Amino acid sequence: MQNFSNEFNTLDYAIKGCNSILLFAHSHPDGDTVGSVLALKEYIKKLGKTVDVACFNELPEYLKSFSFETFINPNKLDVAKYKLIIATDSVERGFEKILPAIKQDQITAIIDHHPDIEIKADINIVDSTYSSVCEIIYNFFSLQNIEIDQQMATYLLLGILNDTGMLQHSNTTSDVLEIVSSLMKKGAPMAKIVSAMFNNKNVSTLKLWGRAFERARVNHENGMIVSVITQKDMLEFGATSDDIAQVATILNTVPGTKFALILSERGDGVIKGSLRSEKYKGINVSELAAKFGGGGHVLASGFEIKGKIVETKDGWEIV
Ligand SMILES: [Mn+2]
Repeated sequence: MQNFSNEFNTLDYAIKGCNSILLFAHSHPDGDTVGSVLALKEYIKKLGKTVDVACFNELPEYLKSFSFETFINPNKLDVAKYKLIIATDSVERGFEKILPAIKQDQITAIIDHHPDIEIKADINIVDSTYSSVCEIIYNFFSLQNIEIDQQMATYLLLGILNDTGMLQHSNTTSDVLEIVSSLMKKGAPMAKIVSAMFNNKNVSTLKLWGRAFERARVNHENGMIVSVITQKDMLEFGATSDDIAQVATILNTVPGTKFALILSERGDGVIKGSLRSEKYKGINVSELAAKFGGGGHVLASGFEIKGKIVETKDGWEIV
């Protein structure tokens, strides 16, 4: 685990030296990218700088009780007016599209915890051993002696709880728990975040889950539990990739299974495979994903294949 003290110094120096700063959240933003850009925004605002947040999608509905932030669509953005551009979390989901518009005299920074990030910025803070970008930003604030107020603490806790599956995934280290404790001491509302993120399932999500659970099959030879979600289900229930990830997480709790695979049709003849496992199960799902040309984390990976999912007499088939 890198401690990034040099990079943090450089980043803080850049923030303090630039008057207009752009923060960039990844497409289909989750709690970690939103939490990290909004925590940084609070800090930068206090320094009296102009700071905007860009994202190809809007702030998700379930996060609107934490922020009124309006993301600027990068297509409508004058990138040239920012001296410093900071992208956080999954920087290869959106940020790569605006990189060509960035000039030599503008400073770029990326903060990410995904493996195999190929984008390079002027300041690179990337380490896949961190639970979340919010954990990295917490360390940035701490090492730079930046005071974390209640608002910033709330945003950081949002990201950590999002990416640790409410402190249930194996990335919940003792460091993470200490950070969570310190954020709560600063007034971050744990219960409110938990209920906004995990307990507000709407009926359509539950129906989607029901359908996916009904179709689940266990392969006792390799310990795989698999289910399928068709394009028709996706449209019928307005499913998001989040809903699907959660299906995989729940299927993983079935005793005797080693990993879960959810195959979901995403239109244009593309089927997405989402693989999840748990540390104690001793499986590296990124190796499996790589066999299908995908990748990701040891315990959470994905791939895409061409095809259609069709129902047959004894189950489901990809054709
Ligand atoms: Mn993340």
